[in-house]
Amino acid sequence: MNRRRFVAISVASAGAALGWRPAGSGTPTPLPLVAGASVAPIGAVRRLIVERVDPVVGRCRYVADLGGRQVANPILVAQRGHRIDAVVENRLPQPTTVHFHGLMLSESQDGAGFAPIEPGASKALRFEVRNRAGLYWFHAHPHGFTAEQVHAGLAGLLVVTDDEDAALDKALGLTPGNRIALALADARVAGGALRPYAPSEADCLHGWFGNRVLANGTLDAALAVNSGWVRLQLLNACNARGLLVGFRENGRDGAGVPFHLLGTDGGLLAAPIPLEQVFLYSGERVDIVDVSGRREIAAMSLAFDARHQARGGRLAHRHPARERFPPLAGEKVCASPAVGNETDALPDGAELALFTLRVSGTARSALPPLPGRISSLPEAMAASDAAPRHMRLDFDERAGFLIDQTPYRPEEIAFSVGRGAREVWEIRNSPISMPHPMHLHGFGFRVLRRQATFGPARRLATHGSGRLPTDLGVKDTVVVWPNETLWLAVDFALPGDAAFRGRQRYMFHCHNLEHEDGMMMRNFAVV
Ligand SMILES: [Cu+2]
Repeated sequence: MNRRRFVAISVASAGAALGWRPAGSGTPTPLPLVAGASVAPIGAVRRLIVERVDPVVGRCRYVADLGGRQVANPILVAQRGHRIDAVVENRLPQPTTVHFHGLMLSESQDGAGFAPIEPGASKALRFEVRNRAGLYWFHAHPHGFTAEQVHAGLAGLLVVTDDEDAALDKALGLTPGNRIALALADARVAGGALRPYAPSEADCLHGWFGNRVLANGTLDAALAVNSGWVRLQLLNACNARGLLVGFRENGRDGAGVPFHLLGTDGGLLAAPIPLEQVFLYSGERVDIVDVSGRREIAAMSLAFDARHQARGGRLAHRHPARERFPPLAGEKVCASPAVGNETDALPDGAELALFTLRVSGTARSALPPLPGRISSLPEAMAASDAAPRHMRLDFDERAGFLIDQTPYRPEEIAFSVGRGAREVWEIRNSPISMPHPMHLHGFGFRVLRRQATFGPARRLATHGSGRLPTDLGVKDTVVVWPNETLWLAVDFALPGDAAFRGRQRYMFHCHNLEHEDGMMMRNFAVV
């Protein structure tokens, strides 16, 4: 059976089963095949249930109700232009929200913590996917509970496709199963069991680090692929850990396997970039492709110096809402110097196994060549002569991590941006800080320049203006290393339809989730 026929049949049968038809003029985009979870087209989702499944460890999950069929831990897929019209039901003992990380959405649909869904309550989820093809994700984002809920499993993938994306798959001759979307999250595992989320004061300062990695919720995930190109869309869903992704042939001590970077948070690069390792911090995504002419390939996070320069302080996690709702697993959060399961943690920058690719079939002698150009993405350009908007990331031993010397104030609007404005943001991190993956809600941005990058990122800054290969794509989350300054170009254009009328509030925050809950966040408005 040739591939085109296989894809057409599989999409048609999935569509028939779900009452779903591909939008657009005809050529159906192949659905990505993913380990450990089930794919659900967003147009078919009627309810998204948020529930706790285990009160001892505190594990939670999303369940997509497709109108007759329920899919636990769904991977949502959409073509650009598809809509979702569903209801979120919060069955947790805590407030929650569903933030669609990376999507351009109105304030009411962005799912930031402005309007949390109380326990037992529901909220309408109604929007159009306007973004380029890429790997996006949805996760809990209620103030003070984000780290605990995401760690508990409330993080799911959203794969968006479009014509350029489908053309790339076709050019690569991808076989079913060789396109994989994975959420990588670390956890503390002892005796084969997950430990509950119970961060000490030190964990809340540096972030919560585990000792093992779950790929789509599975420990030691082994993915069967066919020989030929393998396209991997990877999300760092760790609360705090930075990953330095690399590949090894035949296990972790084998020879390095080079790969190509195809895309970043907001979709495909203009052209593939050959690489041997790539940084992936909390909230970031990479789209990469590899030739699996080997039997087995181990995906690793390679050891690196994570530059936690901050010492000896504590973070003030004092959200009033935390007093009113119980923790998911009956554990205290940031409340004690030590809680007893730090011994099950490996520090940031430690080597960790991520997952394994097991290759079947004979190596094909003639692979299709990688296309030289894979998308129409233009080179990043500063589109304004206006002075940059400055932001400083600081560390204070009493107050913790701060943006512009200010901890998060839920009612505050730190600044306003004109609708349609094009701004340059200059973000400087303190030398006595640590890497902060900074996330902008609602808008993709481009990295224009980096200065004073040091440590392990510096040798990857090979692309002019101090930029790393991942800086060449559309980003919504970018790591700022200690002492480093970044210049970002952001276009604050908003769609004209009713959902976006009036003032729209968004957030800019650190995606180390312990820092986010520790108030390293600011609100801004587009007016
Ligand atoms: Cu941070």
